[in-house]
Amino acid sequence: MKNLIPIILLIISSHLCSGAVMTVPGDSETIQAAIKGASNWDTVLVADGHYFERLSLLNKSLLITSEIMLDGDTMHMHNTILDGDPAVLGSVDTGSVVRADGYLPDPPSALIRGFTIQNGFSEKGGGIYCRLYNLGLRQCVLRDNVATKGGVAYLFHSGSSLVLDSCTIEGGNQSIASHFSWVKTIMDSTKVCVLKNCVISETQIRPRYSTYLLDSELDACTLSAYQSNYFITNSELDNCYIEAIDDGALIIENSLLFSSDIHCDAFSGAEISHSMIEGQVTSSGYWLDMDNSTVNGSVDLGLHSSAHHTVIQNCIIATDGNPAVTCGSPDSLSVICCDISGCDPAAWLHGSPVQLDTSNVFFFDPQFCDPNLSDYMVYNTSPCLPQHNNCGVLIGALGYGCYSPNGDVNGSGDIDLDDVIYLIQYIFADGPPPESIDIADVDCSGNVDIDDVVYLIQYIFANGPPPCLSRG
Ligand SMILES: [Ca+2]
Ligand SMILES: [Ca+2]
Repeated sequence: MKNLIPIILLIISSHLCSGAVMTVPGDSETIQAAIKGASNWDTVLVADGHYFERLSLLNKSLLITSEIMLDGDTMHMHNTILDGDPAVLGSVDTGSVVRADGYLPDPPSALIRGFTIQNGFSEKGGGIYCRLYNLGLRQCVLRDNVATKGGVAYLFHSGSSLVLDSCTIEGGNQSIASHFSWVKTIMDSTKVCVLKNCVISETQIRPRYSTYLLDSELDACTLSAYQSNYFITNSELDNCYIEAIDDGALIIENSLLFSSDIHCDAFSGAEISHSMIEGQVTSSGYWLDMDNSTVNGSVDLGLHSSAHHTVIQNCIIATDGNPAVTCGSPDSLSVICCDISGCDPAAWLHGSPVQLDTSNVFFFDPQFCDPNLSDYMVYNTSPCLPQHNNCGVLIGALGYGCYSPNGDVNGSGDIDLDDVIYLIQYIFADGPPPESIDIADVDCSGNVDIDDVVYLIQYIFANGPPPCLSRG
């Protein structure tokens, strides 16, 4: 997924230097009229102003930009306002402020740059509705957009992508029925929503107001849950900072966080499950619940909690020093069925909580596949696997399955001519099968055939490329 970001941005921005330029309000009175008159790869250049419009991109590939394109002044993103306010415009159409609704199998690409997009009111996607489009927003502010699903944006269908680059998502966006204040991706689980260098700081409109990030990819973003709930599910975050402040709450599930820190301030809390966090988890709030998660703190602190109630269960906490876990007081701390590694077992815990339960804490190497490459799955001999620990449960987020090179078809420990012969006999002479098909599928084509024999011969005798890697 990491490779997707530059590719999508490249596609979206590739038309920056071609086509005609139409100005608003110079050439056209409204932005929509300019879009209507534009051809693919044209630019619609919009002067500062407050535009009460809802835009439909009409299946065209366009750049729609404020004057930020001319002088780089980021004030244009605040002074060029695209406003879908139903009190002004009525609610006769779909209500999304920007509707990127494609209908061809080859989706068009559009970039919207340097606007404030506000007051959308829709069933799906108050600010943005994106279907069969490669839509990018750069240097935009999204606020006060409301929808039944996807207050900020609704991304529909595979074959669509939505990239937010250097955008600010601020207070007032909300979803009414199903609470998707952000984005819901439906139809498949492809992660096609990418946020890069964004600041998400929803503030409370009503108590326990929620923001959902589903199937999303975030890079270098700051997420600040101030008096609100953030749900992050099935997502990947790189270089992000996530915090809960002042009665805020974080609920993080089934997600991968690389080089990202989580912090809960006083009066807030977090629930983290089935997630991998390469970074620090710190909390001074009300509660911290973690289960089946992996934390690699990398520095001298894996996890700090002075939350009033901290329960860490079935987790791997890896650090490079002592203490691995600190706890303030007067608190309750439960660390149950956890593997804590990288610190002195005699000094892993700092603090004297009033209630302490440390059942089945052990200090073995969790046997990560390759932490240097951020691969926190474990080897099949790991003590974190249910068959290897006293709790009989999977500890950590990811389970086992390390990459190993294919090619040792006969299981001898090395790759040589014997493997070629074994493979030929298996394929052509009903010889015994290899231990797994992956081992023999040395070109990772998905099946085992003569191509694998040729590949293996070239590797052994002709400096050909090495066998591919498989998880096993
Ligand atoms: Ca062999
Ligand atoms: Ca093959």
